[in-house]
Amino acid sequence: MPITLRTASTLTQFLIEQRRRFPDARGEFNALILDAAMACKAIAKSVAYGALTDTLGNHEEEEGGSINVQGETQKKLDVLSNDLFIRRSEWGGHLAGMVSEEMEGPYSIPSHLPRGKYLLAFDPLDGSSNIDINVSVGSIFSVLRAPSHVAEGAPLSATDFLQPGTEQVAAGYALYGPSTMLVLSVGTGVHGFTLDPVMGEFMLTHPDLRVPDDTQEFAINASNARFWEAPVKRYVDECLAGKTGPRGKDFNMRWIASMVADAHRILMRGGVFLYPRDTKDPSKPGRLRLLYEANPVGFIIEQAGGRASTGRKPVLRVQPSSLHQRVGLVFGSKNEVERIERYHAEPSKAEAEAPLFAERSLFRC
Ligand code: AFP
Repeated sequence: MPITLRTASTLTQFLIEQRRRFPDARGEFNALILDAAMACKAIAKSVAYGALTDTLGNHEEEEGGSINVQGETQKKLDVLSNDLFIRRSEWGGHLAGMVSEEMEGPYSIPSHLPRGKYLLAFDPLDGSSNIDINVSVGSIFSVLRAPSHVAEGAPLSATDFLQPGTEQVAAGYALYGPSTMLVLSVGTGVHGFTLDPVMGEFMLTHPDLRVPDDTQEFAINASNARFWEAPVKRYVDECLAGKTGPRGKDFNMRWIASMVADAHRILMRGGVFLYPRDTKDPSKPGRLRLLYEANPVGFIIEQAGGRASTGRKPVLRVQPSSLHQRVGLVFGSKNEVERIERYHAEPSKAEAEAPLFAERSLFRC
């Protein structure tokens, strides 16, 4: 069967059309998104070449490898992707600064370059432990407004980035899978663009993506089961019990270990993703990072009609306290996420049986 190519608008066309809603806009925002998209295209190219170039494996710094601020071994592609994001985005005069999973502190725009009114937070290569085995990885980014004193030239500090996810102006991710996709929200729903590798353009192929309210598919790393809190155990047990359990239906399970890829599946066909707070390492309240993982993915999922939560509250309402803060994250089909939040809000069986929670316990003799 011959392949028929669909004509679709380009990312640039899409952004120009969005900008027409704001007659005073000067195009800085659009230019910033196009720079981020360019970084993603360059990363897609490096990822696609795989073992043909010397970009797989660990980053070797003086032969000992390098460790990022998270205490994780950096891959060569982590370092390369971080560099691509910085170089592609710093020059245009739209940004006042950036933070990344791979850098300890904020990156200020060098003084010889113009400074702009936005801040960019990004994870340059999410799921990079999958890179050497040729499984999908991605990049995630979040755009915030810079406080006015910073946009006007005052020194940049970490505090400038500590804004809740509700303040995001835009969020997006690129998925480097069988095809490269850019999924973007500028606050008017969620739209998916597929990279035409010959034209080098992101084409609008998935307008107005919506997460179905209900699902029969969940995603969690079950090797952490012994560390889960009671509400998460209860939720997963009920899913596993299937048709004969309290949910009265069978569930399927998927786990890619690249959050971008798991989020994309959920955006395309529904599902729920959990990387909840657990007791594995009491110093870490969750695995995923708030500013450049949980917030942008949460923004996209909510813009698509889904829900994103810590299990206890909407993740977008968490007030960040540090750049690399971790958080428990549950997102996806609305009715499932609300159920998980309900389980967290209900007192546990042990609490319910304890005297303070028991009905009429204060009056018991
Ligand atoms: P890496 O980028 O270090 O591979 O981490 C990926 C990630 O932050 C997220 O994308 C996955 O959902 C999650 O970690 C996987 O964690 P586990 O290895 O504990 O399953």
